[in-house]
Amino acid sequence: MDIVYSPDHRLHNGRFEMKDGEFTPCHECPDRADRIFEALKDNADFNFLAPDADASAVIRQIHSPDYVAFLETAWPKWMDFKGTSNPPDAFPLIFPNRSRNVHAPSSIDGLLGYYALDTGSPIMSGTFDAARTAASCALTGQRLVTTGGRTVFSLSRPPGHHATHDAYGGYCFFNNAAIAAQGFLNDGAARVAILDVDYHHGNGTQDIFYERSDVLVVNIHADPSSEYPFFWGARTEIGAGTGAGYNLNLPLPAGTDWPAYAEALGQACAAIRKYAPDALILSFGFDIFHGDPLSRFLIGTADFRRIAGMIAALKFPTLIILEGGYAIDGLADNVLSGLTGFLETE
Ligand code: SP5
Ligand code: ZN
Repeated sequence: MDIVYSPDHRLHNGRFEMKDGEFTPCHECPDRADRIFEALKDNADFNFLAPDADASAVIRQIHSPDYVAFLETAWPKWMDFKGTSNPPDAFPLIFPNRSRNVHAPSSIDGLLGYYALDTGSPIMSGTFDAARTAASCALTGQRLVTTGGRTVFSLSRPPGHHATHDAYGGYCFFNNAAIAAQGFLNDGAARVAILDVDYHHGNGTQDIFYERSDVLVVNIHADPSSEYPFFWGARTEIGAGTGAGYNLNLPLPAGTDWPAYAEALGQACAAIRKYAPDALILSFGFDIFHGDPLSRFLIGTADFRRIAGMIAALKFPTLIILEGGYAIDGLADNVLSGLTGFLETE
């Protein structure tokens, strides 16, 4: 299996996130991808490739020009604002919650709140380049799937599924899965399905395609009434306009174990089979693992292979993209288990 990977992910290396009222070390850290790379690099089942597509143009099909310009200039503006070449990571101060007459301000301390969803996603010097490279990994993977028809894994970080058309958050800046979906469409696909199995609802992916029928978005996730991202992910969100019926949310309660998960995954797979996409994108989050610091699901290492086996059995050309997964010591084993489920079905 081809794995698209760039060490440039390390350019995004936050010091702290604001979580549950405390500044804690970032869960979404370079060690995540480094440990997966180290564990798989000498395994003959995997072939590592550097990204050779530049996602810049497709990023602009998914994200607004002002948002892209904000991310590209945030760090120099922050250095200027702080009056030093070595400032702390950039965090928002104020959010324009449910207000009317909101306009982008000129100052970076205001812009951060204008474009941020949360306080968990610090911006630093390499954030833009790392996020663009993560998207380029996904786009390279998409082209390999389009031309080769086989399953490819994009070892992208930072992750993407919380990033909307014009907002960042949940450790996500560019929506790698949405960019890859647009890449499939650009290269001739008529219909693309995205299956998101991260513990957290993929609000960004849902939002980007909410009024479109050319991308089916299916999410299996922790019930947002009690879990991040809280405001999106209910069953009642089914899409709107042309997209009505093309968004499926399957929220699950705390304590969900493999049998209950398998039932929801079966429903998700049935919806995807019925849609008959030309390509499938799996937003593969490993934070459903029982040992994950953010998880209240009870999914074990061997279950990732079962999850992958059910998805691989659909037999659609598939691009797998890394989303979350923060149990650093178990992460590489969980990813290997998940990828093995695909290798067995190829
Ligand atoms: C890509 C991805 O997985 N992003 C997840 C972002 C979640 N950040 C907020 C975490 C808040 C956790 N509160 C947990 C309370 C249990 N101690
Ligand atoms: Zn997650």
